[in-house]
Amino acid sequence: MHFDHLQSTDPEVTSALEGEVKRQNDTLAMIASENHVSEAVLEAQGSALTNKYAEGYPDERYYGGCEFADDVEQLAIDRAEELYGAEHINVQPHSGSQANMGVYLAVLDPGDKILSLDLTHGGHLSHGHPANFAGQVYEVDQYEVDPESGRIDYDELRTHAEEYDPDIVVSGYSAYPRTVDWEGIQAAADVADAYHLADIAHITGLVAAGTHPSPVGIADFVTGSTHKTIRAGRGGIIMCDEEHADDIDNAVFPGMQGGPLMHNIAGKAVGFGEALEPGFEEYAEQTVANAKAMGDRLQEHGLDLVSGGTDNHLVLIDLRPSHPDTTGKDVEQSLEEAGIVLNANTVPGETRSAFNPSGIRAGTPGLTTRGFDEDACREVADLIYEVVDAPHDEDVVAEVSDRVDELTDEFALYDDEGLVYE
Ligand code: DSN
Repeated sequence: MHFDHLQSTDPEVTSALEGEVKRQNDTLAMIASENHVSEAVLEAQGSALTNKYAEGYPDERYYGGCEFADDVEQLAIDRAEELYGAEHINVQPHSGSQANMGVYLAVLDPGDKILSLDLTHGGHLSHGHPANFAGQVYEVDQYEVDPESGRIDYDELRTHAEEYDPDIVVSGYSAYPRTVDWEGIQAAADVADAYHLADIAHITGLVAAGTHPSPVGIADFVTGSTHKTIRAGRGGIIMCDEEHADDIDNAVFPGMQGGPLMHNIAGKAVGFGEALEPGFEEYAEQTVANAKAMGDRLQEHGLDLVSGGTDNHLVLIDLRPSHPDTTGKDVEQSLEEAGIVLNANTVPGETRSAFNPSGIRAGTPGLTTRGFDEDACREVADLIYEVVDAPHDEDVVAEVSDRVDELTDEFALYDDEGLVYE
């Protein structure tokens, strides 16, 4: 990847950007929310549309000169409609969190009640954590996964909703390895006559490909981010029925944002177009098959997976049963030294702090993009296990690092010409 103009004007930033390209090439990106977008998406995001103000929506802008911004935004909307089948789509949220904010703003008043999954059980900050605006503006009660199965207990959730009487029930998660039963969540929303917001940020690509069931047509609102499994670059998206279209559009603009990031919306249009290509379904299926292969191998090594496995793109390892004295941070740091980049994560029933929790979360979207199959993912599981078992053994970390080098060479992401995977 070349930065010809930047190199001559700003060598310091160039050096950081080149460092990042090399870092991504030479390490295994296993943070479950990350992926590698195509060069076509990168070009769209780096385009002249970054210069354009386009407050409003296609054909209803407040400024002139928006004809190409209109084209791009309409393409993003049309392609998203084709992927997800929603009646109305807003592609302007700057992120998944802002997509959630847009929904709250559209249908809740300050002080209204949210029922959502606890962060330590796999939820997200924007679902109502006290440190987040959602936890400060609204009243929040949280559900948890079943301590035995590690899964959502839909009957229990329905009872919880009946008692708490929320205005909105939030589903869709950041660290939940199992298929979500959207109808089960909807039943809980129905007993309370509440809205249902399904946040599919992590699984936007899996839902688009049909690898995970879709909440579209079940939940009132479906939100997501566009840079994770869908590989369409940074940003957010909101989907809903026509009856809520105006409320959502007004909540996003002028409600909470000014000018849309048109260059990012161009990235979304390109990424959604790529997801409509036949190969994308295969990518999504391979992502899930890879996570399953990795999870099975980690269990063969004696590691404990929350819920006993995975149906999607991530595994959540609870270190306490097999390695009670090892923390997620210990493992995260040693794995990063070895070139495997994932994150320490809280686990259900967490007994440590969020800064040094008892688990690690590992995802396969990025590895699958660069060509990893089940065999290669089993090998990665072996490497993760070796470091989990001896996080402070420098020889083990060095040996794993050598094997990561071999894998990153075999499944190269970038060469001198640019991205290899296309
Ligand atoms: N930070 C993302 C994640 O890692 O799940 C969600 O916003």
